[in-house]
Amino acid sequence: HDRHDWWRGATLYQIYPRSFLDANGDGIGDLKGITEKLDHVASLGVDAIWLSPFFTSPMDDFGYDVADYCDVDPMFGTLDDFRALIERAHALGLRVIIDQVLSHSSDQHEWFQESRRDRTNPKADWYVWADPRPDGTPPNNWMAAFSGRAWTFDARRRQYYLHNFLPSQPDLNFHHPEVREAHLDNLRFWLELGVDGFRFDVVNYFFHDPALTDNPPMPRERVQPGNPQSYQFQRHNIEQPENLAYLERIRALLDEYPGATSVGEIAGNDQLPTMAAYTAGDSRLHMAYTFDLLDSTGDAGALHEVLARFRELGDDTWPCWALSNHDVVRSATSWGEARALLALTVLCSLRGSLCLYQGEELGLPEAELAYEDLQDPFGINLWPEVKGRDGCRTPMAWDDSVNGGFCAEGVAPWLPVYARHRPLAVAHQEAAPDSLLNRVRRLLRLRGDSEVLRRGEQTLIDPADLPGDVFAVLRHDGDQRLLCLAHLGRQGATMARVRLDALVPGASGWSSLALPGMAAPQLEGRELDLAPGQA
Ligand code: TEU
Ligand code: CA
Repeated sequence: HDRHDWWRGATLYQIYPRSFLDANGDGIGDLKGITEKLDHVASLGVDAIWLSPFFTSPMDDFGYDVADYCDVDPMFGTLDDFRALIERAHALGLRVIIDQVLSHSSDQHEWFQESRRDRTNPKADWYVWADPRPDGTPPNNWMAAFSGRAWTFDARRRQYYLHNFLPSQPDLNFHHPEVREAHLDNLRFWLELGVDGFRFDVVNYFFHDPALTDNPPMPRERVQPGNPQSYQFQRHNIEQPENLAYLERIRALLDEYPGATSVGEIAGNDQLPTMAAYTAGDSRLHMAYTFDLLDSTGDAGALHEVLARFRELGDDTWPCWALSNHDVVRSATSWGEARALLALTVLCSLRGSLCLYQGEELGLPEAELAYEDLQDPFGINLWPEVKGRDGCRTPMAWDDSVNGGFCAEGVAPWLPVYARHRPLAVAHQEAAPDSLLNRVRRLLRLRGDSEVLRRGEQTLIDPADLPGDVFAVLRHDGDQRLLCLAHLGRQGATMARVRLDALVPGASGWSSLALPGMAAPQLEGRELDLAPGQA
């Protein structure tokens, strides 16, 4: 198909650089390590890699606090290492998407260092500064995601600055035209270097309400205990209308580089409408993802509800669905370890592009960590109420050696290698033809080679027409129709009999497709029997 459109229906494989492979023996993954293991990624049959941040950073939020947008942190290597990575990826047929954390920088960025110096320097308004209230308290009630208020007092300027995340992640002021231009220059730098696109961190957080209006409280039933931002509806700190025009500027830049793409991360209170608005009409982002499926647990009704809500928002949109990433509990745990393949099978049935997270192809469960091992400030600040994100960030499991092949023996990895991951390591699964890894490879190729799965239309099947626990979508492309069904019943669930005529009126000539690693469902005339766990 049209190469510029390669991203539509594509599968992106997310690499968390700190935890992929340590090539230089300091216990932290790096760019050379990634390049070394790109063959593994290519063997999965994915289309692209998405690299979490590897830019200069004090690593307070492990790279999501950027101190230089146009350089590689020495911990990860050099710009030349990155050039070599791109070259190897392209030689293997993999596109390279890199993370861009535009909404905020590190407080160590020279922009912020200058901005905080006084109230009149050239970058004085590049960040969001505001006077205290007469009693000295912060200008409004906005809360930060990783605990506490979204405002920190700076003694030199005698003003507060805004940060939606850590105090060391000050929010850039996108109302300032120079900020918008500076970021476009940063993007151009990487496009010129040969990247194939960007993953935009919290892409709906760029602009804030300059009137600094208080956020309204969240309806009590929607509060997530322990998550400070969920106590209020984030109406004014994020999600401002000005964002759309800026995304159009970004798109215009990307369109200068044929084939360049973008995927936005949508966080906040009500993510599906934003995902629809940001990807509609091919003029803003190419793709976007929300936490709706990332937070899913493999319940048929809940899955249908998310897709149905998104469907209502128009067919002119392009989602990117994911079950796992570096912020959430791994899908093998949230869906259940016995259902790791089933989870990916359901994912592969959906209209949209997909993100897979390193280790998901192995069925790695979430790691259980002791408090002493925690590194993520979110998990540390809010412990024990919030689990934090270290459990999904432990090193990738390559082999059965002490450090799972992630780093040399005798080196301490930055997060422990989880003991239960070692038996699931690549080397083991590689050797077993029917391992999850090999079944996932076949599954991803099935998806990749199927035009109807990659780009076909999608009709959701109403749960009322299905036996309980069965999830189904109909994919179609011209006269080709593929009905995708999965029995998501858990322990104690029974065989489900599906009457196909009722679901796709007028269809005939049914045949059932054997999915990699699963027995083909029993088809008798126009009735199909699905066992729990079967798809
Ligand atoms: O995530 C945004 C975000 O909303 C999550 O961090 C969320 O708040 C958290 O998982 C708790 O539920 C992006 C990045 O993916 C994340 O790693 C960064 O920490 C964050 O932005 C700040 O840049
Ligand atoms: Ca290293």
